[in-house]
Order: sequence, then structure tokens, then C-alpha cells
Amino acid sequence: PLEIFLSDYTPPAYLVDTVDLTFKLDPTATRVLSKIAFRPNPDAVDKTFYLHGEQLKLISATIDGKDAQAKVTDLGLTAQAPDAPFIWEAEVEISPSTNTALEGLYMSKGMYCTQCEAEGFRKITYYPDRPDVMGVFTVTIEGSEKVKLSNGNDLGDGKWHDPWPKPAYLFALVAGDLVNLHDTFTTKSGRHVDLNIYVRDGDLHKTAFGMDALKRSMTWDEEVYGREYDLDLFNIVAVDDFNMGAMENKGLNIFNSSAVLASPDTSTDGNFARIETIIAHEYFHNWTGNRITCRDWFQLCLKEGLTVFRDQQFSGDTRGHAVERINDVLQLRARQFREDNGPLAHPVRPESFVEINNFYTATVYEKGAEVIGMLKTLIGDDAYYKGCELYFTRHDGQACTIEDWLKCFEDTTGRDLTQFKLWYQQAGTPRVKVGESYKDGTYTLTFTQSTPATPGQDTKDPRVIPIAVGLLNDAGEEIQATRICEVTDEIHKFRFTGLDAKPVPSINRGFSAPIILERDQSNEERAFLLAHDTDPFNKWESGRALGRDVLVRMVTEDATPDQAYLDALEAVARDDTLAPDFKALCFSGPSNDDIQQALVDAGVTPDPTKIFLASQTFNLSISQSLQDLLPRIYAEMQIDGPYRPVAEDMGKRDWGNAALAMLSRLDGGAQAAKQFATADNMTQQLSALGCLLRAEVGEEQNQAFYDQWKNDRLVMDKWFSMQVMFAKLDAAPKMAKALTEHPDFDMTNPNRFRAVFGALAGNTAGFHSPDGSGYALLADWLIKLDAKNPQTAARMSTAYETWKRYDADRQGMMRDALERIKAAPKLSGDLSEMVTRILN
Ligand code: BAL
Ligand code: ZN
Repeated sequence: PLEIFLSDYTPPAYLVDTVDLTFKLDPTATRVLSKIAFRPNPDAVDKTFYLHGEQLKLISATIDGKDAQAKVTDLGLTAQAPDAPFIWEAEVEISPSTNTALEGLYMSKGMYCTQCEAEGFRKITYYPDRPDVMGVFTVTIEGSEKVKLSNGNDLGDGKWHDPWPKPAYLFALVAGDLVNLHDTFTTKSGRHVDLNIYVRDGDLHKTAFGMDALKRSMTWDEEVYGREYDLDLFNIVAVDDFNMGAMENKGLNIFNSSAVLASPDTSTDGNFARIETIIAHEYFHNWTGNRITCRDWFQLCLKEGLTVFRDQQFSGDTRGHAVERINDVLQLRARQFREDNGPLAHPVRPESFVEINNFYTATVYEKGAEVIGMLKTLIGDDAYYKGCELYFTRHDGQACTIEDWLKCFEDTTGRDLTQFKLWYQQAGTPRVKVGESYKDGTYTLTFTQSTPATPGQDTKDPRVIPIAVGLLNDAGEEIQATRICEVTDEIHKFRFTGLDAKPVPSINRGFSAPIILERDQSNEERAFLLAHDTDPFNKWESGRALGRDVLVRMVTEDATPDQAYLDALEAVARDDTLAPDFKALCFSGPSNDDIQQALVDAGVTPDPTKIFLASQTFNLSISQSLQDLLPRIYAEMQIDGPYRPVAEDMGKRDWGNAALAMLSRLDGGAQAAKQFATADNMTQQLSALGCLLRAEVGEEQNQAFYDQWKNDRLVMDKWFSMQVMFAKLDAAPKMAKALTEHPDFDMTNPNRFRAVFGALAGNTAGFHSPDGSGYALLADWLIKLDAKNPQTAARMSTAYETWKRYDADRQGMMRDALERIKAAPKLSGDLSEMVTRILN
């Protein structure tokens, strides 16, 4: 497989003006006719006329009506093309029904659909399939399906025209016997937009929330970024078999059904919140991604980091910033810090890749969003929005780079962003050591930054790091409001003067920079900040650090749970000024992976089994210490009236269900069984089932749940997942194996595969069972899946990325599993690249 380098970028040889496509749909022999107006690119260096094309049967190809005499390989074709504008016409045949990779045109439960990002269009027809080639598409779909959709405006009779030039990765087609929810939106300048969510028959009742979220996203983007929708029609389609969450194709967003279909009966609060975020994300791409796209795939973070940042802003505005930020950071640490600290670490803008599908990562997305957040913090809100405005006007209709993006902010602020750009170029999570001193009313903070070596990058330069700092006095009063310390050197000091006594610092408030702070902080100080910090993120963070310290000592020193921590938690539980969702987060406790990372930092080899057992004791102690309070909390958090997916009610359910989880450790699941029996929404039903499964008393309810929901695919995914998630230790791989033999297990459906194996990888103690059964089982199934769907197989191989953390036995077994995958016959380029990088 070929490694591609950012530094090798050259402009395309030919540009495209218009693309006319005709699809004659047939499950095994779809004919695709293309008529493309090309013209030579004056900026081209290499003038070869080259079109990408994979798994296509070429029927005919002409240039200006004459046989093109194309030379065809497995990856594309070349032909002699004039050094002047010309018309390319080709006919190819493809087989959507046998396309299990779900890239290009494929079939999902009888409907035709497409996924072209990043490089799927080349499986539809021959084309310069690169994002810097943008054309105006007209599409005709011939077939007996009731609904036939493509991008842009509907011309009737299966004909579509998209007036906005776009790269091929934003092309989409859907055809099937679908039904739709229709609504309308009027933009701020008065454009009337028809909105539709298309689904399979039977799913229409699950579309209202998605539609509402779409309209709220449209309003938000107008109000906050001044971005207006630019077509008369916006369609969303739900598809069951989909590799990603959703896809932002121009005017025709295609969604994994799990990321759009919602109803109180079948979706949890978490599902509702995720759906709202993804709908917003895909809609926001209309400007950040579609109107302004990426010059090449190395620039993926240009659209993804920015769009994630925008969806996080939207979700914060909708559901509350404190809780949104904490949840975003939890995700970042669990996925991105883990990635940054292992063999798959790569810069937010990678320098090279073999398979671009492997770079839709937490680093590109989530760290990419953090970088935007830091830029906004450094230059201030006004300058940020001014720079964005310049970006939108200067680059509308273009395929851009990170340099283009940063230049807009340099031009609006006059600030040199060369050092800031290191955030895009250097992999690895910076570590910042904190030193402090106090003398004569002056408090000095000394930050020392360093970033560990990552693959291909042994040394790193100091970055600019915005660290938000506030100071509190002994009485818990804020004596220095949040100030941004701009760390630019390896060692950087900041002074706070005019103080009466040594203050208590609150550092990296709001998690203003995605760094690891290294500071000797006493548990007294953590408890103090948990009680008094005015910054909600650091308040929570202090509680989390306390919990982590307690658990680490329980693992390493066989310590007993710390009374001071239990008292601090009780104070949180009793504090009526705190929102219920915030309390629930304070009680969520450090994860097995958090503790592992803390142990690795302390030079201790983590044992996931030991951490699991210590966590059990830890959680039981918390439940016991709060036992008098729990029934009251639980009762107070019950809601009368119909289910509403609004932040206020969700927060109450979160905290109520946290109380239920604690109660269940004491009452053997009695209260959870009651809740399961009476629940009138999925959040309450599934929480109760989780408590019962954890307590190993939920067999009857588990069967009842299956009987009730066996015909609902999305709920069945939860059922598969829960059983693996809550299985203890080596019962988890056994459960996963048993579930693969269940008649409803379908490995070709990514959601179902992820339900079982994503849950296994997430059940840390289970996946790392000392007998190696988790590693071996996942390897067996990744090999099987790779033959059908390389993209999903490759993504799931990241379960092994931490293999070097563990003891020699576990390392050996994980290496064996990885070597076995690597040696599998006909391994895809996707999975091969991943296991090779993980092993190195
Ligand atoms: N562009 C791929 C799916 C997403 O990030 O929206
Ligand atoms: Zn995106």
C-alpha cells in the first residue's frame, strides 16, 4: 500500500465544470452514465489525465465523442486528453447489493444509498476523486422506487440539480420506498426551505425530535455565525447500515438511523442528546465543509475540528455549558488522550497516511475542536467571530488549507499564529508542570511544558498554551477572576500581586487547554476546590482527582476508601445549589481507563482486573456512606408527566438514576426491578436493566426486554450491548461470544457489530481478562469483518492500541492477536495499516 504525504500535494491536472450522471438502478447491475465537462488546470504541474475508479466494470468511455482508449488499472485509468476543454462520457456497471463495505453505492434493507467520503465516489464512476476538484452536478435516477433523491433541488422525475459546485465526496443518492416527515423553515433573509426526514415505513413516529433539532440548528447558525441555508430543500435520510454516525452530503444528509431516529419509548436521554448534536453537526457542515471544503484529506480537521467545535457550542447553548464541557472533556480524555499517548498518535493535521479512512479519529475531530477553542480563547470572542466572517467571505466556494484558515485570524488580529500552528503539526498531549511560590503579597505560578515523543516526532517545540487561572482565598472567595496565562516558552512564569496571603489556585479552568497538568496537589485542596471553586469544570475536576487518588491508593496500597472523599461527596449530594446533572457527573467516578492512565503516569503497570475489583469496593462504600440519603434523592428526582427530552428533566433522570445505581448495590436490585416494571420511557427502563444486570439478578427482565423490543433494531442494539457491558470480568468475552451466536446477531450491520464488540472493548476488565479470551475473540471477529467491511474493522482495532501498557502476559497475548490479524489472508489495506501502526 502506498503512503501519501502532505508535502507531495500537487494541483489537479484537469478541473471539472459540470457533471451529469444517470443511474439505471439495479441491485446487481446498476449502470452509471457520466458526462463530465473537463478543462485543463493552468496551475497543474503534472498534466496527466487520471481518473480514480475502483471495482467498476467499464462499458465505454469517450472523449469528445471518440473512444478514449483508456488504460485501466485496479485503481483508475489514464487516457490521452486534449490540452483544451473537452467532454468525457463513460458508462460503468456496479453491483450495489454485494457492496458490504458500505462505501460508494450500496443497498441497506432494500434501499439504495451512498457514502462517498472520503474516497467512495470512485466506486461509483471514474472521476478525479479528490476534494479540490469541484463541479456542478445534475443527476437523473431511473428506477421503480417511490422515492429517488440526490443533492440540491428537485427537478421532478428523479432528476436533481445542485447549483453549488462541490467535490465528489459530497455526492449522494438515495432510492427506496420511503416515507417522510415534512416541515419548513424560513431563513433570516426570507428563503423558504422545505425540510424532510425520510425513513422506512414504521419509523415515521421517530422523526419529530430530529426535525425540531434541525430547525433549532438552522436558527442557531444564523444567530451565532450569521450562516444561512442556501438551497430550497434540505433532506435527511435514515439508513440502518452505515459506517459512521452521519454524512453531510450537500442538501441530502444521510444518517445512521441510530443518529436520527428518536422516541421516548425507544431512545435514552443520551440518545436524544447525541442525535441533537449530530443533526447540528451535519447541518453546520453546510458552511464549514461544503461551501468551504478541504484542499486535500490532510486538511480534514479544517472542516471536522471546526464543525465539532460548533456543535459543542450549540449543545452548550442548548443543554448547559458546564455539563457539556465536562462531557466533552471526558470523551477527549477517554479517546483522544489515549490515542495521543500510544502508537496511533498523530498530529491534528497528519503529515502522511495510507488509508484516509483511518484518520477520522478523535485527534482530528475532538482535538481539532479543542484547537479552535484555544484560538477563540487566545484572541477573544469578537476577533474569533470576525476572523470566521472573513474566512466565510474570503474562501466561499474554495477548497482550503489550515494555512488559509489561520491567515484569516492573522489578518483580523494582526497576531502571528506561527507558534499556534504547532497545535496542528505536533502530536502528543502536552504536559505542564506547575510550580508555585508566594512572597510578600505576590503569588507566582511557574509552568513548564513538555510533550512526550510520538511516532515519527522525537522532539517537540514549546507551544502557545492558554491556561485559565483563578485564585481563591482561604474562605473560599474568589480573589482573582479568571485570567488567561499565555504560556509560550518551555518555562513561563506568571505573577499575581497585591495578595494578603497565599491563595488557592484554580488552574486550567474550563479545561482551557487540552493538556495534562502535573501538580502536587493535596487532597485537602482538592476537597476545598470541590466545595468552593466558582468554575464548574474545575469544581468537578477536583472531585474527580480526589476520587482517582482514592482509587489509585486502593489499587496500589490496598487502602480503604477515604472518609474525607466520602464526606466531600455527601456534601455535593446535599448541596441544593448544584444542578442534578452536575451532581450526577460528580458521582460518575473515575473510569477503569482513568485509573490505568494514572497508574502508568506513576510508573505502575495497571491490572484491569484489580482496578475493577477495587472500583466495586469503592462504589459500595459510596453507596453505604450515603444510604440514608439515597431514597430521598431518588424520590425527589422522579418526574410526573410525560417524557420530555429537555435538559432539566434529563438532569433529574441522570441524578435519580445515579441514586438508583447506588441503591442497587445495597438492596439487591429491588428498587431497580420496580423501576423496570413501571418505566414509561427508555431512559428509565434501560437504567433499571443496567442496575439489575450489574447486580446479576436481571435475567427475567433481560428476557422481558428482549420480548418487548425484539422487532426494534435500535433497541436490540442496546440489548446486545448491555449484556456485554455489565458482564463481570471473563464473563464479558463469554457473553460476547454467546451473543454472536444469537439469531439476531448480524455482523454486516455496523451498529450490531459495534453493540457487541464495542461493548467488549469498553468493558476494560472483561476485554483484558487474564486468559486472553477477549483479545482472541475480537481478533477472530475483526478478521471475519474485514473481509466484508474493512472500514469498520479497522476502526475497531483501536481496542488494542494500549497494549504496551500491560504486564508481559497480556502484552504477549495482545501481540499474538495483532500478529494473527496481520497474517490473515487478503487483509484489507485499512486494517493492515492499523495493526502495523499499533504493533510498531
Ligand atoms: N464527514 C464525515 C461525517 C462527519 O464528520 O460529519
Ligand atoms: Zn463532521
